Amino acid sequence: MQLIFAYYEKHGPVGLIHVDAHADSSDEMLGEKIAHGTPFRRAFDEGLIIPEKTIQIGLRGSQYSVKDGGQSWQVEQGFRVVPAEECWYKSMSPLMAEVRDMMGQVPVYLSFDIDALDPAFAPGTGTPEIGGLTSIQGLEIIRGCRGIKLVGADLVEVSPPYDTNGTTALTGANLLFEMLCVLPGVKYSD
Ligand SMILES: [Mn+2]
Repeated sequence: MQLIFAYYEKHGPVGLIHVDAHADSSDEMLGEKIAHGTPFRRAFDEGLIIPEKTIQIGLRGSQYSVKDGGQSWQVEQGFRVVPAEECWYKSMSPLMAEVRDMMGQVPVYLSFDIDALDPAFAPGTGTPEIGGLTSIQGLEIIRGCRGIKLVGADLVEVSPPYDTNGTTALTGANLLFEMLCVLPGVKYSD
């Protein structure tokens, strides 16, 4: 959230591509307003993100409160929510074409929680949820950001103590490298 605030100070409200098993949009988490399950609620409250240019991809799994059930709060605010089930067995490329249209040329922040991926691909994380994205779908999402005015990106929740064979670090490092490659102005050849 602090990171998004820094981008807000430079660019104003940003579009948000949030890839995660969890919505991280709860008002409170175990009674706390500032927690790893609340950053996007706080970002919304502070006006840092443009709700109708916010998309959450890969959501599934457990919730901390009955009030967190479903994703109705986000939808009411204008977020687009794409649960994991809607990603199963599919290429993410068509979705990302829609996301590019949705974002237009507003500044956009990409936040990628490694637990969006299935624990088969990225087990080294604190709140793994089965039924997640493949690493290939993760690449499609990031590569599909080419053409979007990305101003910043992160990759969160890699947890070395749980990453017993290094798979998650490898995947996380590669996803971050791919993010650098789609920043505006980066030259590449096909
Ligand atoms: Mn998560």
